[in-house]
Amino acid sequence: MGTVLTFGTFDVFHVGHLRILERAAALGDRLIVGVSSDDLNISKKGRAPVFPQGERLQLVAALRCVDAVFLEESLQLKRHYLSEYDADLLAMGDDWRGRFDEFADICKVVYFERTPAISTTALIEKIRL
Ligand code: C2G
Repeated sequence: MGTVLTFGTFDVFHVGHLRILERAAALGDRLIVGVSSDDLNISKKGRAPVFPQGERLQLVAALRCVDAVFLEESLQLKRHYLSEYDADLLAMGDDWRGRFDEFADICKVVYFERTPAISTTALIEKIRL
């Protein structure tokens, strides 16, 4: 399927993150990941990520299934990123189901089931306790 693009914060990296990246990579020849910036995360979730963007970019880029990474600075730039990186397919977790259907005119859009029972928020809570 050529180039696959996916997006995410990937803060406090866990197996749910790994699984979606591996599934996305399996759908194409190369996987490019847009890692959400610290500012975007603050505007989306009302808190700064535990790991700063430079470290999150490094961690995701080091994975065997990932070919390239870039910083996602705005949710409004999806169409721009998809055409800049010449994406054939956009893959996202199903917490975003339907939200990116508008891009079906330029690439295929696929939603994966989230890995159950694990999330960055739950991990932060667990560590806190
Ligand atoms: N994910 C998953 N299973 C989990 C947790 C997360 O499959 N248990 C997936 C999400 O569905 C998402 C990806 O892992 O596709 C990254 O998750 P987050 O870091 O929480 O990403 P998010 O903050 O939702 O950012 O432009 C879109 C945003 O940047 C997505």
